[in-house]
Amino acid sequence: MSHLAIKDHDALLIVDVQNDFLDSGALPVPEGNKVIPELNQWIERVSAKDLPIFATRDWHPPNHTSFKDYGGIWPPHCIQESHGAEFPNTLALPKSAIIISKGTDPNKDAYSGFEGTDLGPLLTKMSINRLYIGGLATDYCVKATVIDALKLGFEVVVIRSAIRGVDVNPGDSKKAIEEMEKNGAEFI
Ligand code: VGL
Ligand code: ZN
Repeated sequence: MSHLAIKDHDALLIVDVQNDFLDSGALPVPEGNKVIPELNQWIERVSAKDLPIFATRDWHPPNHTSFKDYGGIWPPHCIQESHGAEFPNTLALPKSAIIISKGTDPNKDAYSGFEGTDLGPLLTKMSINRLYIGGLATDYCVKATVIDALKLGFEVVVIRSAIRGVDVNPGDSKKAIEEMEKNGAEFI
């Protein structure tokens, strides 16, 4: 652990830990499964203080613009209502977890959990001012979500052991981490 303690007005935000981003999924993130036990520990810690837990999910229509057949760069993944879009059974999300669906507009990609969702206003309404963030993928949705959170004025603590990247180009995750730090994210 570290000097940072979980306190009132904190929340845990889990980004896109979904079957398609795990081993044998449609768009597997290398070592993606390793974030699950790490996040389960954080779910326990945050739940013990009765603080809220949010989970974003990629929730694409079958003709989403990010898919190769529709001009994008990705294989089809996280299609609404499919097994690949589900959270893995091994992720111990409590019933009270607040699910945020994103990337639902066929014509718009949305890497950030704040883009086209009510996540920002919801956090404000719930008086959350600091987010512990982990999930997938470091160089896409985690990065975009962290940077949007910072731009909206939330404090962000990224859980280093609970993120993994796609690294389409070698070094992308390292660069993403530097960019998050430059924008004011702390790492634990
Ligand atoms: C993501 C690629 C495509 C992510 C989502 O969750 O990081 N990456 N769609
Ligand atoms: Zn996607």
